[in-house]
Amino acid sequence: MAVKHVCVLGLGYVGLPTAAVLASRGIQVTGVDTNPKTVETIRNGKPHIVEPDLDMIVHAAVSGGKLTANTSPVTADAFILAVPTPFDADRKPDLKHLHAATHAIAEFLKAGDLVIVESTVPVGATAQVGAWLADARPDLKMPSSDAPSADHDICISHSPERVLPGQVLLELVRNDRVIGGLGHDCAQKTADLYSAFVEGEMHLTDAQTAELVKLSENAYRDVNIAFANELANVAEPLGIDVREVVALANRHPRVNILNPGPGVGGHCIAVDPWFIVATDPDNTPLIRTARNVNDGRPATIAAQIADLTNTKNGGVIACLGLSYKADIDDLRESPSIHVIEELRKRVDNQILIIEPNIRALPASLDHLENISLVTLEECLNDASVLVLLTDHKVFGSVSDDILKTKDILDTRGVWPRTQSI
Ligand code: SAJ
Repeated sequence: MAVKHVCVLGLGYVGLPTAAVLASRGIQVTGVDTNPKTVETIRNGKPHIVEPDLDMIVHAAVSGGKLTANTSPVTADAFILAVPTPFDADRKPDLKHLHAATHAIAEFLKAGDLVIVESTVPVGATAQVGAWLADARPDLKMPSSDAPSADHDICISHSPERVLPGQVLLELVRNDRVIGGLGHDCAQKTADLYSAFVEGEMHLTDAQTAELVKLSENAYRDVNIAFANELANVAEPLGIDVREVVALANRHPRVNILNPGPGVGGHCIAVDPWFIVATDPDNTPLIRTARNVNDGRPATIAAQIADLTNTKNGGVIACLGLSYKADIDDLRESPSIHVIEELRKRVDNQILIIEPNIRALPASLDHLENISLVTLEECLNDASVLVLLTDHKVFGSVSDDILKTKDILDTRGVWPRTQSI
C-alpha cells in the first residue's frame, strides 16, 4: 500500500528539509517537534534554521496544506525519526531523544506501518527501537534482525541521512541512500517511500550494516582531516605553508588529503566517530586518536593568536566566523567557539566576534569578559588582529588594503596573500 501520510519526528537540519521535500511531492506530512517555538515558526511557513532555499520550500509546503507542524505525533502510514543523537559526558551515545520519539509514536502504530530511523545511531540502535516498540505494543509483531523472514506487523529500517549542511536540498534528492532493514521487506518498503524524491541509487542491506556504513563515512572524513591537521601542526612551526603541501601532494594521482583548519565541528563528524569507539574501544585507536588531534587544534590556534605582535601589544582581536562551517548558522561543536574560549584563557585583549548568521552570542561565550558580537565593518575599523575562523563568503570580500594593515591569522586559507595556516 502506498504511503499517503508521513509523520517526521524532529524538525531540525535533517527532519525539516525531509518533511518539506516529501510534502513537495504531494505526500501529506505532519512534522513533529517538542519545541513549541519551532512548531509555531513552521506553522507560519518559515524555517527556524538557515539553509539555502529551505525558506521557499517550507513556505510552499505549508501554504499548500501538505506540511503541518505539531508538538506530538498523529496517526500516519510511516514515521521518520530524525531526532538528535548526542554523546554524553563519557562520549558514549545518548539515545534519550530516540527513546522519547519511539515512545511517542508507539500508541499511533497500526499493522502495516513503517518506522524509519534517520538519526545517526550506534550499531544496534535500530534493533533497540524495535525492542522498545515491542515492549510498548505487545499486540503488534515487530521485525527482528535475528529472524528477518519471520512475520511482522510493522516494518523498521535505518536510512541514515547523508546530506551536507549548506546543500541539504540538493543532496537529499541526488545522493545515494543506504537503507538497512530489520525484517526482510523493510528496506524495500523504505526505498519505495523515498523513491518519491530520491534520484540517487538506493542500496539495500540489513540495519546493522547501514548503521556502521553511516558511522564509517564520517569517521573516514574525520581521520583524513586529522591527518591534514597533524601535518599543519608539523608545518606551522617550520614556517612551511601546509596548504601548499596538501595541494602539491594531492597532485599525486592516488593522494587526496583534505584541508587543515581550526578543528572539526558540527553535530556529525565531531560526534559520530565516538559511536564506533564506544562500540569497541580496544579496536579503535586510530579513530580515537584522530578525534583527539582534531579536538586539539583550537588550543594550537589560540596559542598562535596569542603570539601575534599586535596581540602582545594589547590590540583588539577580531574573530571572524562562529558557525562550524561556511554560510550556515549551526554553532554545534564549532571549533571557532573553542578557539575563542582557549584564547580568553591566554590573553585579556578585547575580542570582537563577527558572525553574520546569528543575533546573539551563545551562552558559552556570552559570560566571558570583554567579548562582543559586532558587524564586519565595525571590526575592520577597530581591530588590529584579524583571525578568520569560518570561511563565510562575505569574508572573502575584505580588501587587501585593509588586510595589510592588520596582523592576520587565516585558518581557512581564504586570504591567500596573507600569512595563513
Ligand atoms: N573540515 C575541515 N577540513 C575539510 C573538510 C571539513 O576542517 O577538508 C571541517 C569543517 O570546517 C567542519 C567539519 O570539518 O568544521 C565538518 O564539516 P563537513 O563539511 O566535513 O561535514 P558536516 O559535518 O557538515 O556533514 C557531514 C557529511 N559527511 C561526510 O561528508 C562524510 C554529511 O554528508 C553528513 O550527512 C553529515 O556529516 C551528517 O549529518 O552526518
